[in-house]
Amino acid sequence: MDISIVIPLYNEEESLPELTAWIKRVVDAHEYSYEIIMVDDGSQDDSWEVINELRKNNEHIKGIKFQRNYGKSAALNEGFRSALGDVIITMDADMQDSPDEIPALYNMIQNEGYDMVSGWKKKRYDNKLTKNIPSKLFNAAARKSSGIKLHDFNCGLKSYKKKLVKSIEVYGEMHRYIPIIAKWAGFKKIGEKVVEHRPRKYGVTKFGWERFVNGFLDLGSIMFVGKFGKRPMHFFGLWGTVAFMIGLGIFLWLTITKFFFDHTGLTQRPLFFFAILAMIMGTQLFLAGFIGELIARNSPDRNNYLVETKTGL
Ligand SMILES: Nc1nc2c(ncn2[C@@H]2O[C@H](COP(=O)(O)OP(=O)(O)O)[C@@H](O)[C@H]2O)c(=O)[nH]1
Ligand SMILES: [Mg+2]
Repeated sequence: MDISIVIPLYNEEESLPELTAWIKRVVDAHEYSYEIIMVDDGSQDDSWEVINELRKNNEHIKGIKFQRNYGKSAALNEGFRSALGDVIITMDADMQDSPDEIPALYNMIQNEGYDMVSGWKKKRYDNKLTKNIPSKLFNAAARKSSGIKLHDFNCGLKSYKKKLVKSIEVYGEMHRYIPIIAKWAGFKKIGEKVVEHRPRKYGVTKFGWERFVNGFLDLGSIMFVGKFGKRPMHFFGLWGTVAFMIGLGIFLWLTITKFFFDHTGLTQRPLFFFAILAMIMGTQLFLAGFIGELIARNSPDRNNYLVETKTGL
């Protein structure tokens, strides 16, 4: 199969018929073999009934329905697990992403050798204050910390090589960071394509400004897990030792000065408390590192490495 189109959705009943008809027009024109995997994330409207209705006329439409709402990441992850196509394309259900982009996204993966291509909503039709500006900030932070030069990390329209989606796991609210997850998994060729963005025709947006706070926290965790997930002691041990040594150094200095230079009491000096604090924090960090190592050692993923090729085996 050429293409799997994975569509996470939540309360989008009005858009689905138009969206699937449009996708069908595009893929039929290019004679791709395809499937459309709709992941209904516990919608409260009739999205699931609509999906079943659409399926009657197009057996390429498939559906997964969650028992309750788990979030966009969970939906994408589940869609990725079931996808059969050589190229996987994700797309929002609200028709803000245009299916006309499918052929170009497909070609960049299949013929130009990209591991993943992210859409870039260069001209964006969303609320400036609650979306466009926070999104600029957020993208700058993600670019800076990950070193991946994308303008629009969180664009719903993306295409992937099959091997990539089968070897990553998206959870929590991590769908914003799939490019970073992919990079940590060793997929280097990450491209970008300017895509057409359209105003929302039906329904309402599900992502407001409050999700951006979580977005930044998630960025912190993902960078940390990617870098130190398999070796926590290298982070905690280093900083624990540094903090402890600083504390110990100050403490020794205070002790020496107490006996040989001035005779101010040790505990009267503010630095004393700083020294104690640094030593306690250092010990705590070190212990956190030990516990992290114990957990990592028991993790089923501890020896999960992605083998690119083998020879002679
Ligand atoms: N599976 C799932 N999809 C969601 C959820 N929230 C939003 N979506 C879908 O994600 C896509 C983008 O959401 P949207 O509200 O349009 O966000 P915006 O384009 O940033 O305003 C749409 O297809 C939504 O249906 C959710 O909780 N679970
Ligand atoms: Mg939208």
